[in-house]
Parts: sequence; C-alpha cells; structure tokens
Amino acid sequence: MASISIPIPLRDRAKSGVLGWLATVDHKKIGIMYMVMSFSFFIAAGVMALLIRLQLAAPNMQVVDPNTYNQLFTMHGSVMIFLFTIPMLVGGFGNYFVPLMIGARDVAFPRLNAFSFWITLGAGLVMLIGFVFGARSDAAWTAYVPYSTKSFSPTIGMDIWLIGVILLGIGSTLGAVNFLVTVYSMRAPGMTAWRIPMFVWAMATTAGMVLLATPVLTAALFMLVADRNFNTQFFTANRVQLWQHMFWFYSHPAVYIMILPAMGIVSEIIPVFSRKPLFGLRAVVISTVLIGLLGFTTWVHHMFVSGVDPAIERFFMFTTMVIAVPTGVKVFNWLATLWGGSLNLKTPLLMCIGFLATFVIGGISGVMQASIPLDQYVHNSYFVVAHFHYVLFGGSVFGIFAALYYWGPKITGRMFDEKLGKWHFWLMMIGFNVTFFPMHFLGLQGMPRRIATYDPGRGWELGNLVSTLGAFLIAFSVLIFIINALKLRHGERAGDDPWEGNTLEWSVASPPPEYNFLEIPTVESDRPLFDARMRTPHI
Ligand code: HEM
Ligand SMILES: [Cu+2]
Repeated sequence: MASISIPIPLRDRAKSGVLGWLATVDHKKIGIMYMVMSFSFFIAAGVMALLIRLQLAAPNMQVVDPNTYNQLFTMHGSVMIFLFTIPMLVGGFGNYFVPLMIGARDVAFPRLNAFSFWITLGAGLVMLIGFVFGARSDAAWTAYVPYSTKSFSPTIGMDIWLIGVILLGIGSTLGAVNFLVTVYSMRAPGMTAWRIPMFVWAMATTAGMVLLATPVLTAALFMLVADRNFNTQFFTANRVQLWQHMFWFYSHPAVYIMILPAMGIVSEIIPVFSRKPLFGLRAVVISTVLIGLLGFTTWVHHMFVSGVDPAIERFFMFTTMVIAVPTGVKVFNWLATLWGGSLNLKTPLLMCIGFLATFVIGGISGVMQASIPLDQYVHNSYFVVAHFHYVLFGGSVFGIFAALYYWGPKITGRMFDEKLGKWHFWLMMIGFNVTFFPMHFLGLQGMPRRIATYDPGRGWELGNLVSTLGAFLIAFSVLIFIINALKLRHGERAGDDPWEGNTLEWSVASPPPEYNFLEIPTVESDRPLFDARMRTPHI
C-alpha cells in the first residue's frame, strides 16, 4: 500500500486518566464512550423487558401494576431505540471506524463530536434518572396525542421524556453533519466512490437520513411541549393525525437508521469470512442509497387505521412494498458472496448468518403488513411486536454483536474466547426465536400489544409462557457475552489484522495509535489490504 507523509498536528490534550476521557476529542475514545454508554442502556432496557415478560408470563399476574407496566414498555422501547441501537451503531461504531476505514486521522469536527456525545449522555441520564425517581412517561415510545397531552399525561414525566428526546435529536443531528463532512472531504487519496467501504457508505446514507428526518421530529416534540406548557393548540382538537404524520416521518426512517449501519457491518464481515469479494458491490451501494431515499416515502403505513384518505393509503402500500426490492437485492448479494466461499465459521460470521435468517423473517412480515387489509387485521396486536423485534433485534442487535466480535480485537488488541462466543450466539439465536416467534400467533389470535395482563381461556397462555422463558434465555446469553468481554484482558493478542481483513483499519496497530495513520495511505481498489497482502510475497 502506497502512502503519503503529512505531519501529525499536535493537539493540546489531557493525556491520561479520567480527565483524558472527559476532555477527549479523539474519535476512537468518543466511540468507546458511546459503546459503553449504549451497552449500559441496553442492559437497563433489557431488565425492563424481563419485567414486562414476567408480568405477561401467565394470566392475571401481579408483578407490576398496570401504570408501572405502561411506564415500563414506554421506557423499554424509547431506551432500546434512542439510547441503545442508534447511539451504538452511529455514535459507537460510526465514530470509531469511519475515520479509520477512509484513512483519516479523525472526524472533520472533533470538538463537535465530543459535544454530540455529552449531550446524548446527558439526555439519557435525564430520562433514566427521571424514570428511577418516578417522573415517568407512560404514553409509549410513540407518544401519540391525545395520550401525551396535558389532559391524559399531566405529570412532569412526559415533559422530561419530551425534553430528553429533543436533546437526543440535537446530538444526533450534529453527529450526522460531522459524518457527512468527514466522508465527503477526508477520504484517503484514491478512495473514489466505488472504493468507499460498505460500512462507510451505509453510515453516510444513515447520516443523510438523520439530517433530513430528525428536525421534523424535533419540531413535533417542541410543539407538544408548547401545547402542554404554553397553551398552544397544535395537536388538540382534531389534529391527532398531524402528530402521527410528523412522528412517523422521522420514525419510519429511524428503522433504516438502525438497520443500514447493521447491513453495512454484515457487508464488511461476509466477504472477509467467505474469502471472496462482495458479490455485486455496485448493486449493494445503489441499494443502500435507494433504501435511504425510499425510506422517506413509506411512513403512512403506520396509519392504516387512522382515517387517512384510502387513495393515499394505497400509494403508501405500494411504496412500502417497493422498498423490499433493494432490500432483497442486498440479501441475494450476501447469499451469493457466501455461496461457494471457504467459510470461516467464527462468531462474527455466525452473528451475520443470524442477522440474515431473522431479518428476512422480519422483512417478510413487514411486506405482509404493507397490505392494507392484512394490516387492519393485525394492527396493534402482538403480530406487530413480533415483526419489529425480528427487524430490530434479529437485524440491528445481531449486527451489533457481529461488529463487537469482528472489531472488538481491533479496539482492545485482544481476541474474544471463541467457545464462549459460539455459546453466546447459539443461545441468543434460540432464545430470540423462542421469545418472538410465538408472538406472531398470539397476535393472530387477537392478543393486543400494550396490555398489562389478560384473562385465562383465550388460548394465549402457552405462547406467553414460552415467550417469557425465551426472554430469560436471551438474558443468559448476554451474560455469557459480558463474561467474555470481561475475560478479554487475558485474551490472545490480536495483532494488526487477525481476520485478514480488506479495509484500512486492519493496517494499523490494535488498538490504533491516537493519530491512526503515521502516513496517509493511498487506495487503489475497494480492498486495499487485500491488495497489500497480494503484493507481499508469502514466506
Ligand atoms: C432483550 C430482549 C427483548 C425482549 C424480551 C423484549 C420484549 C418486548 C415486549 C414483550 C414488548 C411489548 C410490550 C407491550 O406491548 O405490552 C416490547 C415492546 C417494544 N420493544 Fe422490546 N424486547 C426486547 C428487545 C428489544 C430491542 C433490542 C428493541 C429495539 C432495538 C426493542 C424495542 C421495542 C419497542 C420499540 C417496543 C414498543 C414499545 C411501545 O409499545 O411503546 N425491544 N418489547
Ligand atoms: Cu414503518
């Protein structure tokens, strides 16, 4: 790999200790802080999920009272989405790896980057501390009016939730500006569009979506805060649909904000672990950007029972089905990459296969619900809960763990224990399906979502019991991951490039030095490290 010498600028930096973390503007340290923060929130929201599942394990349980139950699923959904999945993928992996993968020494605006992190952490703490001390919202993560108006949610908990999400939106919008500028202007010489790594393409598309979608949600949140506190009337009277339009204009794209980076991760890992180039690279890139654009055309599919004009509903039914096309293209490309490859079946690849198997199920139930008549039947039932967990857990969470096993050695310099990794994967895969597959049937049998308990004799007992057992199996598998992570310090040394990777992050030490690259590399293909290995004669 050729390279260019550019002097490393000196930064006045606090070198070590706690202050070194608090005052850091290094994208890698900020990335690690995002990861630790998000993972902690994942555990918190996971504990809430276990309480929810305990309460539903059998009819007429009294683990928590109905009010607490509402608060629990509201916070579970909000934390999983806003404080775990998005900050882990975008803030964590995006921050750590985008500069390394494009051959840059940092992001374009390092101080703004630190600001985005601290505002995100601050917002998260406000929401969680509010929750712990009893200032709780119970209007679900969707905060639909009129539930979220002063008449139905008079307490401060709702305001805290609203302000928390506004602050999170500011953090993620600033982060998006930073990523776009970084990818646009700081790529290594020679890194033309088709040579940009798949994860970076995914992150740039995601950043574009964040930039377009988040301001609409932020505006809606401000309007609701004003309605609640300053007697404005944006959402009162018959303006229920207005909230739903503004909310889903952000929150449908948010699904892709959570899935595109995970798809980027899978597109990085599968070629490396199949020892083949990515099949149809350009088709994958074009599909990524298309998903980003089409993601903005489908939001009304959440509103098929809200009284929208039927002609408009039909348009959105069509667009929702169309978005399955670029998604299908990607799935075929991943399968074609795996096909005939010499598979290295280590944990990162297993997690990707878990992603593929489960995400496809979520995608199919998604297309089913795009159909207006079917959606009107399953709307607000457990079928929906099954569907979006297949997408968000089966997709994003498997992608996140794939990334942790794949890039963990780069971040820490140590290898995970493969045996524990495999145990984690299989137990999580089984636990996940045991938890969420029965929910499809519960939904079809008429069990509504967001109910705190149910009477016996409706045929829902077995499905709920099985689902709760599965949830504890997931928790056990995550415990194995935590043990594996704690054991890392005694792990085998990773070296620079333990997987024989393709992209630039594997050309530097593990963990990388603060300046990333002593000399800026130049790039001649979409697999610069593969090229370098080909040039070095084997000994
Ligand atoms: C750790 C395993 C998990 C379990 C056992 C679990 C369980 C549940 C259950 C039972 C509900 C329905 C509550 C109800 O409608 O009464 C729910 C809702 C929800 N979950 Fe999960 N979940 C898990 C992980 C996740 C993940 C990883 C995400 C997102 C990345 C997520 C996002 C949501 C959302 C958005 C809701 C809707 C909340 C609402 O209705 O406002 N969950 N979860
Ligand atoms: Cu949607």
